[in-house]
Amino acid sequence: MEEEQLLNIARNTAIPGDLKEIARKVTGGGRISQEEGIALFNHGGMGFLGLLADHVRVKKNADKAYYIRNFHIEPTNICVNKCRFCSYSHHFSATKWELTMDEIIGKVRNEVAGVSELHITGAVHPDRDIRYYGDLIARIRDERPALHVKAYSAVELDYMIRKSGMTIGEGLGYLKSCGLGSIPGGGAEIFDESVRSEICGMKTSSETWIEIHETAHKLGIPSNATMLYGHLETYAHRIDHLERLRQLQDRTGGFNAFIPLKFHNDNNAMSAVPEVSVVEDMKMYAVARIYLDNFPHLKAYWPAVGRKLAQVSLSFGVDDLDGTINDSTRIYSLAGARDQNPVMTVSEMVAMITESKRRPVERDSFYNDLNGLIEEIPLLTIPER
Ligand code: V47
Ligand code: SF4
Repeated sequence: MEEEQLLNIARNTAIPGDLKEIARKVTGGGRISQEEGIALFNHGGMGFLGLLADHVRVKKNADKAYYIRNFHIEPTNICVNKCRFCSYSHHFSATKWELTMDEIIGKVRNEVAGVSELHITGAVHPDRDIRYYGDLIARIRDERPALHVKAYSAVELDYMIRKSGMTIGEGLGYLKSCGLGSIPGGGAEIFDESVRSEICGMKTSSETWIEIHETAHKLGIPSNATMLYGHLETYAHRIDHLERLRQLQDRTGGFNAFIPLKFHNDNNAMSAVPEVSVVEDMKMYAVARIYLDNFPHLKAYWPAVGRKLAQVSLSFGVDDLDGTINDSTRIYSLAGARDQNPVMTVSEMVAMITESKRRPVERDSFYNDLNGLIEEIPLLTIPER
């Protein structure tokens, strides 16, 4: 933060003294405590939080705002779990699907052109085991050797690994040998055990989610982390969640991005819970950026938050807008998110970013800058068959 802005904060009588102290700490490179994190949520105004989060963002990512050309495949919505916030699984959705391996490979062969990453996630199918999922990755990699496969949330991994009788390390090692490149952040919901048991009691425990990501990082598999916010949790629960992630990142350094996911209330067992305001969304991004001082990136997942708010979030600490996605995910359209049809062209993404006075950077899955290099990605052309 510019010294002048800091002085303005120091002089501003509307900003409580404890927040001024937090601003001094953050701009001095210090780490805030859980109490300070809760105070930011309780007392921080939009202007103050935006300024402070922006300071952290600039230090980490300068003027860059990242995006990736990606594509999602959701193999099934048939699920052994019954999370109460979920509108996607066959328990609540009017549709039920289960793609065969050949259908998935067909999608990869015919639809995935000009992208560098494939994101695979879905429900926890009762019958599919780790050999199935390993074969799937291996076949995808045979089809498209240059495609990075980011696959299976810790919830799917937990089930398939337990079903196989392997340890977490053995299971992840096996999937890595099949070509798994990284792990998406799904399933973290909220770590606090009492809220977790109310909203998704059957799901992978917080402890196991953390163990899976920690083991992955130790095996050289990077991952993301998510948090579902805006339901039954308190600010203290959100900060507890961020604290557990910050500690894990201190141990491994394996997380790329943190992705706050706003709870949407259409078509699920928690429809009576109102959705939180836009102010709350921006506060969530800003506090996450300030608290997670060891996470390189903060992502706004635009199909979940809507493209307009995703653009605004760039002023609240966000440096990553996920990707073009190509209409290939149903998780949020089924839960009532604003963007019912998630398609974004590269030029729309670039326009969104430049209008916000950021430099658009097309990235690969490891945040390497692909600007100007995209022609070198072999995926751009589909080979003749
Ligand atoms: O874990 C499900 C969330 C997640 C609802 O790693 C809901 O790059 C809001 O994790 N309202 C899966 N959220 C998606 C996910 C993800 C998405 C994009 C990028 C990445 C990444 C990861 O979706 C679930 C859950 O938290 N979710 N239902 C709902 N009604
Ligand atoms: Fe299944 Fe995931 Fe929905 Fe939970 S959130 S019911 S694990 S698909």
